[in-house]
Amino acid sequence: EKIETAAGTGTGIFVGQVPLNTNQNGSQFELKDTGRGGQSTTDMSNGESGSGSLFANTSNSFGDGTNNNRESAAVDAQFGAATTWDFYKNTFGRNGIRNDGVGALSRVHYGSNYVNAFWSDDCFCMSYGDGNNNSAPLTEIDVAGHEMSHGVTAATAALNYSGESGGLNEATSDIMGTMVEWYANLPSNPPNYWIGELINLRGDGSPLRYMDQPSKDGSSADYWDPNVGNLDVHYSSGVANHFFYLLSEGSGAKSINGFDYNSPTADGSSLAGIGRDKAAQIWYRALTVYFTSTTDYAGARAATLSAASDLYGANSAEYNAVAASWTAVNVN
Ligand code: ASN
Ligand code: ZN
Repeated sequence: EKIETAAGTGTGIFVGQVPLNTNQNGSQFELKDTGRGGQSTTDMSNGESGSGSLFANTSNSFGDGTNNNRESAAVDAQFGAATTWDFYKNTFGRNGIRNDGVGALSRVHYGSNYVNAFWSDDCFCMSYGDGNNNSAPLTEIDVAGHEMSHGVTAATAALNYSGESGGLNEATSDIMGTMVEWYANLPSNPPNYWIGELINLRGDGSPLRYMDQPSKDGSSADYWDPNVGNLDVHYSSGVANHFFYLLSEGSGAKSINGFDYNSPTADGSSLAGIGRDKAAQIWYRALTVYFTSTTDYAGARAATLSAASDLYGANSAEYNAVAASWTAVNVN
């Protein structure tokens, strides 16, 4: 097999027109990125087993922005994986999900009427359903970043996927998925602190989750309480998502990129944020140095304080903001 990186192009459903590194193999250009650990995207043709068939064509131009073209969802997935790779590399010096330079596989058109996306360590791959009527692939970039970040969590803290540690596992994926969306900064997808705001999973235009005020989804927790670990992990994550938003942007009303946020605090405090870039550095260091498989919310407070102390100094403004933001979500 010939390995020759070529400059391709693609038009995704959500990413718009983007450059793609493709692999020239004879007269075919493959959706395979040899510069990023061989990350590639395959077509599951609405099945659920095997690794699918690698997208390839002779034009080196993929997709047309609609789901009528099977390549469009693949462009979103391949670009999402490339951006997530670059985000971890350039933000944290992490070389791939396992920090071993190996790229992950993305599988699109997974299952029939499959309304979800998921990461699996078994195949070292993420899979995206086509949504209702196989007409709404779930290939938004914050979803890509969310799913790949499950691989990072599995390779580092390995947070158990139940109870409070499960909420922290989910929140880690929402936090990093959101950071990937900000990193991509696409005109077709102005970055924000909501999850899945473009895939319209509920059919009413609302996002899947809100980091500024998680309870806006009707189910997620804004604040810690002794029962929070009994919630589904996608709802107990709300406490940490809210913490991350408050640490980044502060409390109260704020409009960014046309998104209106209004983030409350449990203790009535008014907080100023330290910015999402510092907040992400603190979370990543906590995840990779201090979290274990059984870390709970009290442990996450301690771990992020240790991380903030390492990065910015004990009793730095950043350290104090971490403490105040946890207190604001009732993690004391
Ligand atoms: N999309 C979901 C997630 O990544 C799948 C699951 O429930 N694990 O959280
Ligand atoms: Zn998840």
